[in-house]
Amino acid sequence: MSLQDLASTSSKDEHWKRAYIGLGANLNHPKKQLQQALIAIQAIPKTRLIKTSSFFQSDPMGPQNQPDFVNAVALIETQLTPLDLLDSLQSIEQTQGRVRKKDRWGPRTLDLDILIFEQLDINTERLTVPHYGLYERPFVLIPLHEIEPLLILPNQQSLSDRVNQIDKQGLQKL
Ligand code: ROI
Repeated sequence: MSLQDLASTSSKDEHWKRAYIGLGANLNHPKKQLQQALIAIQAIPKTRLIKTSSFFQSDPMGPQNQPDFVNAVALIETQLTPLDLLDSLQSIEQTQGRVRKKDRWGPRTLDLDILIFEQLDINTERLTVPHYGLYERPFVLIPLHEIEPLLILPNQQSLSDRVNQIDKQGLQKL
C-alpha cells in the first residue's frame, strides 16, 4: 500500500459526521436524567460531544396531565451510521429506565432523538431524519438556536427566522 493509500484510508476512517440530538425528560429528576444522558453520550464509541445547550423547562406538548419537561439539544460528531447511533441512544434510554409504552405522548424518564444527521434524509420504520418535530417544537428549535445560531434548517429556512416565527409556549431557560 502506498503512502497516499494509507493517508486516504485513515482520512476515511476519521470521517466525523455531525448530528444534533434532542434530549427530553419529565420524570424522576429530569435535570439529572439529562446530565446523566450527556455523560453517557460522551461515552458512545467513535462519538464525541461537541456542544450542549442550556436546559430549558417546557410545558408538555400533547396531554397536559403530566409534569413539565426539561429539554436540551446537543451537537455530536460521530463515525457511527445513523442506525448504530440510534442503537446507542436507545440503549442509554433503556439504562435510564425508559419504558417504551403504547402511550406515545405519555411521560418519560428520557427521550433521545436524532434531529439532524449531516444532510441525510432517512425514512425507515425505525428512524425518520430530519426528526418530524424539528420545525414545530419550540423546545427543540430554541436550544438548537442557542448552540447553532447560524444554522440553515434542512428545508433551507434559516433557524433564526424560524425561531422568530414560533410561539415560545412558556419555554424557560433554567
Ligand atoms: N413536550 C415537551 N415540552 N418536551 C418534550 O420533550 C416532549 N416529548 C414528548 C411529548 C409527550 C410529545 N411532549 C413533549 O414526547
